[in-house]
Amino acid sequence: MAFDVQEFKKEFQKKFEELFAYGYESGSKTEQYIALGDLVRGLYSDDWIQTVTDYNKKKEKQVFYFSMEFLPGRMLKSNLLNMGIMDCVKQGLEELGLDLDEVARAEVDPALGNGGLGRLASCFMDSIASTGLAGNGNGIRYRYGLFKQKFINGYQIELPENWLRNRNVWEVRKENKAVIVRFGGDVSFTQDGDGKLRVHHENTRDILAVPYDTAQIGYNNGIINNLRLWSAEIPYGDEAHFSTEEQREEVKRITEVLYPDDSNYEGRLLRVQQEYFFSSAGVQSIVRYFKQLKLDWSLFPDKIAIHINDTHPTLAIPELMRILLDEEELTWDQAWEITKKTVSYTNHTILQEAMERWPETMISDLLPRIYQIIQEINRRHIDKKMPLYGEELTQRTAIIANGQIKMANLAIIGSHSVNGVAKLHTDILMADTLHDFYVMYPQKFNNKTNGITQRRWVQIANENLTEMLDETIGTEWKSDPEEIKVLKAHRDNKIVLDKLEQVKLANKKRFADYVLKEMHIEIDPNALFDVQIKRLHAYKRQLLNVLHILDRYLQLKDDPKANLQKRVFIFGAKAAPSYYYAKQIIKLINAIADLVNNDPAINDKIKIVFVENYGVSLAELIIPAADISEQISLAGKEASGTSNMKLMSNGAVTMATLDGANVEIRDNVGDENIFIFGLKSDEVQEYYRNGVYNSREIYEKNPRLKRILNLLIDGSIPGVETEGRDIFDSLVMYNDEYFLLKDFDGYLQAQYEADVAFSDRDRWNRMALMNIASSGPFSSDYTILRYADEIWKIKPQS
Ligand code: GL9
Repeated sequence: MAFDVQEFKKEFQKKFEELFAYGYESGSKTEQYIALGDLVRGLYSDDWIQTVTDYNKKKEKQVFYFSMEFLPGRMLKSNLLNMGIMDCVKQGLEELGLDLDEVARAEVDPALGNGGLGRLASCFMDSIASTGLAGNGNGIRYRYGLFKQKFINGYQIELPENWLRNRNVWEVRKENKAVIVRFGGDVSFTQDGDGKLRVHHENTRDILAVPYDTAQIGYNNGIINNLRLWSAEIPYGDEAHFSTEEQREEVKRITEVLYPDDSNYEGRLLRVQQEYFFSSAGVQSIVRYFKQLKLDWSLFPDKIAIHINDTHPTLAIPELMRILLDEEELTWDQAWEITKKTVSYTNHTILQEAMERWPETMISDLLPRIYQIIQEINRRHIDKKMPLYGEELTQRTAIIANGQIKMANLAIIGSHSVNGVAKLHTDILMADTLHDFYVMYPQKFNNKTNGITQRRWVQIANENLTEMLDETIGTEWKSDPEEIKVLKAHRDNKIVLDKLEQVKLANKKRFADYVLKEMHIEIDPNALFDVQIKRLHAYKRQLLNVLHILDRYLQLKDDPKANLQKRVFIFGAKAAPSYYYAKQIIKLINAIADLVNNDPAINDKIKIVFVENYGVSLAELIIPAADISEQISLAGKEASGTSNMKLMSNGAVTMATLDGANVEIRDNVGDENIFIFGLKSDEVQEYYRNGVYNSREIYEKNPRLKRILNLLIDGSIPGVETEGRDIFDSLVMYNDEYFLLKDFDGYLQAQYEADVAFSDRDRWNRMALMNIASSGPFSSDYTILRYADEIWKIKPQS
């Protein structure tokens, strides 16, 4: 995009005055940001229209990525980067006396997701546009995003996140593209003269779904795709049906707030309303688009791919069936062929507590027609498979059983592709979690290891590293991330290694400044920054990290001169508001932070920083400053992880169990550039199967561990009488579900080795360099190209 600094300055001033009726110098940062955002949106609108026109003209196949969650992060800088006008805008603002970073910070980070799954969806949207694929996002425009986290007396408090309080400059409301989504009502059938069955769905509660579109700008390629988020409103002219305040509130509630649960399932009516709402709206708008192409219905799967991100949008399957059957009057067999060929599904977890199952009565009351279609899909499935696979196996794959509807089963049966998100995860799905389905449909199963976009996670988050890479290896890596491997040639180049150290140090200083300003804790940028940032969950084992910290604490209490590397332990994590145990762990970490940070005997050799309100923006600040990346989930539990890839790309060395994508990270970086410890996934399986694990015995036999665990219950840590006791009991009395005690020794050993490695600056810098140089394959651009080639069957635009 051609643009010159002088022109930009003029346009910016003009835009500001137009919007606010005074000069930009007297405006607030928020106003300056809004003016800039508005201006930028104007700059890409032609390309946006052009992209849509091209797709329609060429009738190219398109993918629609259905996701309950998107976590895009602040959009200003990523838009500037992808449009190729970052430098120009930066300089222009500077000449006007403004700082781009300060202006950019005025944008509210839209938290329309919980964690990895939502952030993955946003990396994918960036990669779909940047690799030149025709693709669209489909989701919910939540009025309130994920709660804002505060700590009061060390406890997590949740506050509403009103992310739309200032204008959202990126979205465009498209009232003329609204559709009606119907709930409840009665279904009846009549027979036509020709014997054809006709469906009548009456007395429904009709909700208007209004789309808000946001441009997804490709990297330097002129392609601009669309992210469509739906908002629930009262249909125009139908106000009479919503005359009471209660009825009006009920409509608004559908898109009011994101469920704050991560990898956990709640069988709540509102949640299924949300799921049907955006699935139905999305499918309806796709069908409307397809009909305008004026093609035979059998060509639907040649023009449309619908991808469902986990089971949350699974109702898109019966919804597409409903439209094809009831509205377009196709036969069951025709509709079923089309649906299966169109839909593909990604599984993101094997945790049983995350598997969606809805009470049959809930679905039959809320969505009577959809319920009938699910019943019929199930009936036909059982009839067809029973003779082939026998009663037992077939019944285990039923969609409806014991009064419940199993969404994963519906997603697998109603789609042509099922993928896991890392090699190990896919293997576990095939061998175990979804084994019955793998027996039935081996050809549906495939792996697509997750990825991340280095545009946001390196170019935007880590300008220092970007500059250093450009100087050292040129700029090829920016358009082809694998090319970063040429950095390996510099592994023994002292000058390059020192530069890398300086980059890391500068990023650590930047984070230290934030910590001092926001938390009034002083941390030393020369210390080892040990980072664990992710949702708080027992299986992710933040507690194992805590046990290691306590071990160091005791070592220093015993001997203040103990030969230990100075470390700063950095945590960022939100707990689901109803997840009591996770909240207890937050309180425990904060209490230990208070104790250790203020104990003069420790002499600043340990600092603990638990940042409030961890999210995309804080990740961009923390990740470039990390030395160690903690990826210590119990093997077999973390489907992939994606912060592991972000941290690696920024030169952190991974401390890991062989779980999720850590396995592939190790394969790429080599054993000498990663710290691996702990049980393997099959060993964990074996323990679960034969049940011989006894944590109490480990506690009794390991004096070092015993002493640490006793700290939780002997009053050594002030303020955690209840939490300390409950956590102690979970580990010692209730047999330590996630095998922390079993992995403890291995973890300490690996941490000891990390200390040794860090004290040798050249060695550590080389490890950091090798991690950066090996991170290219984890670009979501490649992941997306594999989805496009192997699942969606779409090709990059030329
Ligand atoms: C998750 C997995 O737990 C992660 O390991 C994985 O990297 C991501 C993306 O594939 O998906 N599955 C899951 O339910 N969540 C994940 O992060 N949780 C949410 O974010 C809701």
